[in-house]
Amino acid sequence: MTTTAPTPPRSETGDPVIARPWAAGAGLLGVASALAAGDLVAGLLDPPSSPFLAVGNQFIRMTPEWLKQFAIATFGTYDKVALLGGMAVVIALAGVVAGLASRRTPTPGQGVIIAMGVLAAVAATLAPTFGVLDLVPAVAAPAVGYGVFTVLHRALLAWAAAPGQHAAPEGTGLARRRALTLAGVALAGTALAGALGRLLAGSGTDAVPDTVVPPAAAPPPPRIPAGADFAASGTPSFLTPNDSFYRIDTALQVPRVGAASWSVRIHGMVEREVTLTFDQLRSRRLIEKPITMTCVSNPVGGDLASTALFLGVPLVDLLMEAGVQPGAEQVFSTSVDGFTTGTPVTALTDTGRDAMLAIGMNGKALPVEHGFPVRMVVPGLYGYVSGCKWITDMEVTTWDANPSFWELRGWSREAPIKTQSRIDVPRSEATVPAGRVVVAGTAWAQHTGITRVEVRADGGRWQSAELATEVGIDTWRMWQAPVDLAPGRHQLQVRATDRSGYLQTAQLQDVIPDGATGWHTISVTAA
Ligand SMILES: Nc1nc2c(c(=O)[nH]1)N[C@H]1C(S)=C(S)[C@@H](COP(=O)(O)O)O[C@H]1N2
Ligand SMILES: [Mo]
Repeated sequence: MTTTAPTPPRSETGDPVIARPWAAGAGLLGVASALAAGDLVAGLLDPPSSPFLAVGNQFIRMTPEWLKQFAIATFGTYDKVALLGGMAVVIALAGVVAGLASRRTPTPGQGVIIAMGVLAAVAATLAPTFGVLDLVPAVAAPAVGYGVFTVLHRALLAWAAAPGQHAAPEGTGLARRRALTLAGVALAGTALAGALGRLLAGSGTDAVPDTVVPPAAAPPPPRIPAGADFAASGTPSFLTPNDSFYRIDTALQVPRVGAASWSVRIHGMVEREVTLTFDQLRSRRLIEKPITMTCVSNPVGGDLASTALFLGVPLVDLLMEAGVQPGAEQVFSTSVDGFTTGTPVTALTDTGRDAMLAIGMNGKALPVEHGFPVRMVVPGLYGYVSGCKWITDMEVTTWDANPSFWELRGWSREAPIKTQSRIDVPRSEATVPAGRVVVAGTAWAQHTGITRVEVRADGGRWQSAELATEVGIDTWRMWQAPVDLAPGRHQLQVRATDRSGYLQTAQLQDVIPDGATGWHTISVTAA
């Protein structure tokens, strides 16, 4: 006799036992149906309340600094994909193990599904944007998973226990058919619920960037001169296209805020509260200005810096209108996803700095990834203390009254961007033709300006580089210099001097607590 499908085995004691592949599959389907149900219910109520995302977001909030650094160093801006993928693998494994532990009784599998539900509920309540409604998906998910697993388990056990499974194919066949049908229905239902949840999460904004055309600024934007970059030598272009602008945030799923439902409230230590809708904001005095943003987590030589033409309402106008009270120190901004920044009031009311609530980026509405419909941009300060995306609340307050998101995690309260320079070409470890080599790169000292960049080979004499046309003090400045390299291995270094006369320090410092320092140093081979 030949065997076909896995035969339901029996234990020595005669108790029915579910075959391993089926037990594992039931566990997997149990957790998968729970996830899908959670996403579907969240999609119907409020997509960010997906239990899967809630757990991931809580994980991000609890991530110790070393692990965060490791994740950024290893996965770069794919850190979120890595986290979600890792979570999916862990959950799938938990499902398989739970299923395998449930070959006789469903208790272990049911326990794992309930435990996952508890985890999701705890994560939901710990979210800074928590509302009671967020518990609904966290409860629905384990309820569905529990039900699917229990029903499937019962059918599989009945198949295993079918009388005379070898002798009486009819009895076994019936139980088998029933188990297979149930598994198929559960699988299809899970896939459908998952797809529907995904669809719902992607829809539902009342106005998306494509439909919001930013109005023109009152004084037309400055023309970017042709000599503003050395792209022909290999530096980045002066303006960074929106889709290659670096992106850093804690949002596992990009918050989708409709322009029509958006508003910002300015309150706290002010003479009068100001609340603005998107239409009110865009009909005010607008300025447009090229600004280089930089992330504090950018290591020496890193690429977490980009430049765009930002269009927005000057914050000085809004804060003047609200009337900042004496004693106020920071503006504590909150994003729709609960992320917060603390920005010195002085940086926002400084008329020469052009800090703004931005609604446009490089001639288009803000992309969702960069804060649609409105974000804050402050020249000269690292993004984590100034660049609040999806901003919805601004409280004028004191520093001690309300520490912000990254300050609570050990980063500095105030963080002006440090003078830095970077070699873009040749690439580190590149092989270049021996002789005259053009070394080119980028330097920045936002709100001070770059006045000199020097390069040297092998610790030799510093040589001044040619600087690109200066666009403004709030943007990066490209540089290039011909360097003679004999055949062999060489070390190249760069350092910048800013308009205050400060020469960039050689002292190596890590990104935490307030930004990396040190000279970018690379090795190349001339051949
Ligand atoms: N809502 C929200 N805004 C945020 C962040 C965030 O995690 N959430 N990260 C900040 C950090 S650390 C930086 S460097 C900038 C990056 O802005 P970008 O992604 O548009 O380049 O956004 C800032 N604003
Ligand atoms: Mo950042």
